[in-house]
Amino acid sequence: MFKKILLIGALGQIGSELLAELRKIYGAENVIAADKKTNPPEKIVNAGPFENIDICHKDSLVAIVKKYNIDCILNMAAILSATGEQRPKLAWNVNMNGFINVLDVAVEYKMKQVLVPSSIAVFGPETPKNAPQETILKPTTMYGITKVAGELLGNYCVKKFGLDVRGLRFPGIISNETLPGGGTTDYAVAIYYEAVKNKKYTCFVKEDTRLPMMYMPDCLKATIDLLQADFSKLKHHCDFNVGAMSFTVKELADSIKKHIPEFHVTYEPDYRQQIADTWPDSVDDSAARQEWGWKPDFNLEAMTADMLKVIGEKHKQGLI
Ligand code: VAH
Repeated sequence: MFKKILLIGALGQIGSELLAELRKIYGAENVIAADKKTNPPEKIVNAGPFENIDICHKDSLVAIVKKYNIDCILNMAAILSATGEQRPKLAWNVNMNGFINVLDVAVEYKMKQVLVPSSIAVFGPETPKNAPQETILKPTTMYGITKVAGELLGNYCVKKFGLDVRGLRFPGIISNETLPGGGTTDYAVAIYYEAVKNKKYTCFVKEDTRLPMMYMPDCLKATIDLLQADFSKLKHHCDFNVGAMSFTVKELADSIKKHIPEFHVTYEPDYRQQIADTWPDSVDDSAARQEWGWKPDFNLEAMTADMLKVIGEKHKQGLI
């Protein structure tokens, strides 16, 4: 088992909550948080080691690996789909050149494990609407292209160097701790905040847009379950489909209205509609269920109740 974990992208939507979970399991001093942002919140800095890093500069990565004797790297750093379409070269640089640096260092310094998320963004218009585990991967976004290439590179390192690299294709992730940034699925987070604060929301995709989604507690469970899975039992490595729910914006709004009856949504689709239209409605995650026991806990109703409770509390305290 690994002794010192480096979590890159520790201030992001998933990274910030994954950091807390990993530190509960492995001990705060054994999980080094790293991020490009230079202004980590007090609670992150006070809870354990934090380092500023730019994964596009390999030296900064090597310095941290050596300083802490890292033997496991989780790389959550990425430019997501919407920002990636505005700044494709930046997305390539961070998602590809950054990841290549992580893989290089992992081989050179003999990491016990590397984990890097992939995404349903690897799928494209030719992929069946219930995306199989093995299927056509012809994404039309730069983000999706980098995630397909990342999966192939990670699987290559497993075969070529015997490196233990793992990854899972996250759907849209919904959470109430750290706001997401630059994603096409960000509407599914913003809608809850706007419902609590203003009782109305203008959505940037159409009401019948159906996408695979997952609540953060299940995202953390999937990540840690895969991290701790027995490598010898894995037939797949960097490209596990993981599913939990699939709903339209209308179904999401209706679940909120059960708690806030006066809530109202208007629709003004923008460029992100074209991205969402290329993604599947749902995924077949039987490989993850068979190979490492994946099973989600939250459905739409349970997620909505919890989201509105937590965000409602923050609003009462004037935190949002
Ligand atoms: C995005 N939240 O919207 C990310 C995710 C399923 C998409 O990877 O780009």
